[in-house]
Amino acid sequence: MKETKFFFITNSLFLMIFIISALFLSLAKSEEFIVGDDQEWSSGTNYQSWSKKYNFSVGDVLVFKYVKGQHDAYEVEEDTYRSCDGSSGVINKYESGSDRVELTQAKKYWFICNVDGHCLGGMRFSVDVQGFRPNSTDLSPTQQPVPAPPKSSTRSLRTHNWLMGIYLLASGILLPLYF
Ligand SMILES: [Cu+2]
Repeated sequence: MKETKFFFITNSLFLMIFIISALFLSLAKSEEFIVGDDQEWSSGTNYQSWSKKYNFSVGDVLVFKYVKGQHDAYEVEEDTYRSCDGSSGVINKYESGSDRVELTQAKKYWFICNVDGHCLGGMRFSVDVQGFRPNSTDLSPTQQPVPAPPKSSTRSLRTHNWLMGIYLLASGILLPLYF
């Protein structure tokens, strides 16, 4: 009898640890976006409408895929994005053909292809990166418009720390019970 109870308790504990871990991982997980989806990074795609299809959050990654030498991906300032003149206002240059750009800050990013004529031809877009991944309830019409919180990246960090705290606390309480 005592043994059965012991196994019941340990199984329950492992289930709880598993659920809490899964919850934590799903909330903290970042997403990877292939720029242009199936079209990848190429001429003839409207990237501004591509970027409007998604919500981007801090920690997400943009992947620029193209044949090296035929295109490039420059992270630029807004003026450069508008003028398509990559001779100034360039923040980062990516030219490998498979460029991973992590969106580390809650801000607006601008990207262009700096090969002659490509930016003016549509190879440019902006993304508005949010400090936290909005869940479905955040999208309800009653909460529109949502002003961008100025310290949203800090808030996101705090949310993750808070979840990590629960996770560690739960593990700390549960593990000694098992051993
Ligand atoms: Cu190009």
